[in-house]
Amino acid sequence: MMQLYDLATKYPDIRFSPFCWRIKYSLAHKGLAWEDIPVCFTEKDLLPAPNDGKVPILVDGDKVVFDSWDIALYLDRKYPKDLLFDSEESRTQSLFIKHWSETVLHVLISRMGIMDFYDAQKDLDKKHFRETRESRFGITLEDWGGNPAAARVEFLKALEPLRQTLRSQKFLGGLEPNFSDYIMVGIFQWMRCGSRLKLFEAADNVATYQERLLDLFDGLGRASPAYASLS
Ligand SMILES: N[C@@H](CCC(=O)N[C@@H](CS)C(=O)NCC(=O)O)C(=O)O
Repeated sequence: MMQLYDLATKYPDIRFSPFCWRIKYSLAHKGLAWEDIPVCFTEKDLLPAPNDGKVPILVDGDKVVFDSWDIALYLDRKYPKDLLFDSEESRTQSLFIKHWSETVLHVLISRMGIMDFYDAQKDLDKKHFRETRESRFGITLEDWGGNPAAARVEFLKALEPLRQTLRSQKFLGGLEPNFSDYIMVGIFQWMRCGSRLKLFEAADNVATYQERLLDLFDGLGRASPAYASLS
């Protein structure tokens, strides 16, 4: 069975890496089974080679593939049934969604949830998390994440192109989901599984879309506990 290296937290069942969620949905999309191997930030020596020190990493027999985009391309090459990109256009459009989400949405998610993401780390990982993030942001975690409500307003505004698209179609892939939708579910699961902040009002069609994504593959995403459900 394939193995997927995923990001662990101090909670046995909490997994919120957006990049890993993309791949879990992609594997389920193709009906492929996998074993999840959760690894903490400070356990990089446990990662199979080659790697870039990050997860996800997929091990498929003697093949090791890292980086979520490259894993998606690999899965379509190796398992061409139920393609994640059913055309060149779908691949190039997903590349836009990847860069849009990583450059616009990830910053806002991080400003909304950083203190919860930090609290979810084991003590050893907290040090790594704080040092790497503070050197990246140039300010303390507390300052970066100091106004989650304002970041949420910006985030909901940034989703307007998605909201308008969903008025006329169920998924970014059209009638059926494709890798673009799995990029989006990664974003939603990052917040749902990693933070207590409620993202959407029920009337928002993005909330309905999130529910639709959570229902896919026998409730794959929903089976993972929400951070807010922790006592
Ligand atoms: N480009 C990579 C990014 C993966 C990534 O940043 N993963 C995070 C977890 S969400 C990670 O492993 N970070 C390790 C670290 O910050 O030390 C991909 O798309 O797979």
